Amino acid sequence: MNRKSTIEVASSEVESLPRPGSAEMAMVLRQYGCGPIPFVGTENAFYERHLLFDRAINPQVATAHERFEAFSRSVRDILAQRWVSTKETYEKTNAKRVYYLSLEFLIGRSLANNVSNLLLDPVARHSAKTKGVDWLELLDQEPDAGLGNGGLGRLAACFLDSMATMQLPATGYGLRYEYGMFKQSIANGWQQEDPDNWLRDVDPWEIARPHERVEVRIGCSFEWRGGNFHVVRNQPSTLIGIPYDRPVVGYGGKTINTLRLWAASAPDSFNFQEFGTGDFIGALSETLEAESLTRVLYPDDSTTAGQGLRFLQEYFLVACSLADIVRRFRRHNTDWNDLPEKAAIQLNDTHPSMAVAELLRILLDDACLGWDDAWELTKKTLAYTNHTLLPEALEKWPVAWFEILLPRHLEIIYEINRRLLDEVRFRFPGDEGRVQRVSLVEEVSARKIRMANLAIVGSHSTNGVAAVHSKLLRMLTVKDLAEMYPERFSNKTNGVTPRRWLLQANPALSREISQAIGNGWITDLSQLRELRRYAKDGSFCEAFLASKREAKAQFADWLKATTGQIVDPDTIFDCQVKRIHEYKRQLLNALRIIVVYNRLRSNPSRDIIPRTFFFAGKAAPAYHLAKLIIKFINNLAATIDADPVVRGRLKVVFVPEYNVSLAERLVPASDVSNQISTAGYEASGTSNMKFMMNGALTVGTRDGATIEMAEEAGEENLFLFGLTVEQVENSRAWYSPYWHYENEPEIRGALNLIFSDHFSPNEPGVFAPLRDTLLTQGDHYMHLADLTSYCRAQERLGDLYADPQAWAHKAILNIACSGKFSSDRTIAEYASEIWKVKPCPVQ
Ligand code: 26Q
Repeated sequence: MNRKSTIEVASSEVESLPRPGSAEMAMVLRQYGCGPIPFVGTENAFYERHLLFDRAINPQVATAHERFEAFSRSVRDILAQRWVSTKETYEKTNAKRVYYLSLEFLIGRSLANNVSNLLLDPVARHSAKTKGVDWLELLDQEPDAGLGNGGLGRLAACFLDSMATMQLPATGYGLRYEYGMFKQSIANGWQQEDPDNWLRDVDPWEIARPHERVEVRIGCSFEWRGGNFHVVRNQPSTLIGIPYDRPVVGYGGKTINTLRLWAASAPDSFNFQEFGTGDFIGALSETLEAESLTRVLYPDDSTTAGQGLRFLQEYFLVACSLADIVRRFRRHNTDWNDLPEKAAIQLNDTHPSMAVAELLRILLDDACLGWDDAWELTKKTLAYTNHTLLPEALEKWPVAWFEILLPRHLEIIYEINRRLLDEVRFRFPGDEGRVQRVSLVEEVSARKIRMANLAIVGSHSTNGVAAVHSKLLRMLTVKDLAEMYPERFSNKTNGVTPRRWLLQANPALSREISQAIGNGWITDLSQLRELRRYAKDGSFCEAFLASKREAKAQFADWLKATTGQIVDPDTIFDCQVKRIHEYKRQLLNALRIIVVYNRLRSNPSRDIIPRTFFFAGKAAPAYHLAKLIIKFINNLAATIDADPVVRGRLKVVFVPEYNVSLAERLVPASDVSNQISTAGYEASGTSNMKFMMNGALTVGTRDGATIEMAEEAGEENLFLFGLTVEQVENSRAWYSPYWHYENEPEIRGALNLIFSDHFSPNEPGVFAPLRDTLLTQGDHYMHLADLTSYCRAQERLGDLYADPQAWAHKAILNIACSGKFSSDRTIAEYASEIWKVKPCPVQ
């Protein structure tokens, strides 16, 4: 089959782009509004002048990190003019804007991403080369901006990329945590947490704008008495929010949007020690001083003590962002009634849902509107995305905290609730059960505000993040509210940005794709469909397999260099990378490895294709069972390594410190993607999509967006197994793990091996809690129910791998059918159906 000529290949891959200093290069720079930069010629603009002029460092002796910083500053120079023009265009046109409020933005690194989206890849590489700088080493200097826990935070970052690429007038609002997600290391198999001091060095991407500070008022003060800080009620005090802006470069560099992160600053009298207790947070809070509200990201863990600081963080983000949004609105508009025509505010989960009460407060107290008008404007402006079905994970904040910190907001919430419950009683007379369930106030001994109910009632739109999740949300989790306001509910299946997750992460595969179908897929991923024609093409299959082999070898080299672990790229790379959680069932994966291990021990000459099992992910610091699962995987790895019967055929690797950069390395190198949550528990999943577009085959349950991946590619092209959502629900009442233990010998064999301390000879009994969770306590996540069908699915997959052509065929079909899972598609749906915003091209 004909490949397209190299002329049509992604411009970032073209070899002969302008050389720095050339006339063509000057044209590229002009495209971004950069005239010739003073100092010794354009070439130096890229790099050295920042060392000399910003840092007073002799370029000859600069450290690798200083070079990274200077290089990034040069890239920022190139985008600065365009960034300003973007802002001016939005101001001039007074277009309706989107504001994405999120406590998390899991950005990862920015240099490679910005260079690539500016189409400057070859230029930057060339420039580095002429300076004798190793480009990859330079990129490696950048710390990951890990301002998020996992899926929800990364989704926010992918959405920013899509909104800028689609030229939507959008701003992200978040917090500038000084410490992001903790750093994970492994000691004797156990997870250790260390603070992530990502801002230790100057961050070249952020620009502080102290003159755009805002004031945030809270209802109490703090006082030093008897060696402790005490809350002084009814004595309001003020916090200061300082914005730090980061550029969000759209692909092609036409639009440069802004991510605005707030840092807290406060009067000296303010102290937060009262709020921080518990291990990880506690250790950091010892050093907390007045300006510490935005010091640390909270791990996703509902059991963590000392969440008072989190409560205040959420309000701080909301108050700063709404003050900023309203100030901007007032600069260009006189009529408050126009607010919903000028601003769409999306709440990323309930974390910023105090926006309902805060916006209402502004409209009532500052704009002096009446309740009915203020309420309508609030609802029309706000929209809410739900990311979880687990009732225990839905946020509820103690009324007592509102009373102390936000008394006016509590008053407003009570009034919303009074009117809401009137409506319930009017529409459903005599249904007191419904009144209780819908109420914004949970009437338990310590009364709490239900933030999801507040978000649904106070907005015009509530969406889930995959079809099955949105359906369960409506039919189970918030059924009563969905019955009251059915028109507010919709689904917006998640997506991921193909720029970061395919173009940049997997250059070898991207090159092959562009050679086959051109480079239109970069901004229109549905074009990947054209690859279906190539799925049976011998030379394309070869090229796919070669690109996969290259990514695997690169990963193996990186792993060896950074951890000393040796893996063989000629084995199947079989991955499960995500937060460690019981519902995600890393234990199910471990159990099937033990089943295979037992088969090989009882029949050493058994013929299998060698596999390397990769695990990576963090456990919330207070989630003891999740930490034990990490310990178990590490002990399993060590046991297998020490066993001459299986060594060389099975290998388990727990890769520490899973973050965006590690995902960018591992996803392209994977053959197999494990998406094995108990059906009904994973809202969507997004790594499933990244693996699919990088040509890994999915072994998965019918859960979250994996269901839609199978719809797109055809079930025959995935390896689905296990109970469905309905089967999980219907069997809950009578399910017993003992049945499987007693009737399925391989399951019994695997469990008995754990119980016999085979994996913990020197730590007898350490894994006893695994017995409790898998047997004694009833196996809530139904590992044993799905284990046999999981093993069978993996066997079928192994058979397919033995035939490289057939394997490549399926993998290419998966890539071809992954177009739906671009975050561009997701954002197009939000923009037209919820936000009603249109592109606003920069003039
Ligand atoms: C809440 C209160 C206090 C401290 C922390 C938190 C907290 C923080 C983060 C609660 C939850 C989170 C993160 C949730 C999350 O990442 N959910 C995932 O969202 C993805 C994007 O929609 C989905 O693909 C995943 O299925 C879902 O698990």
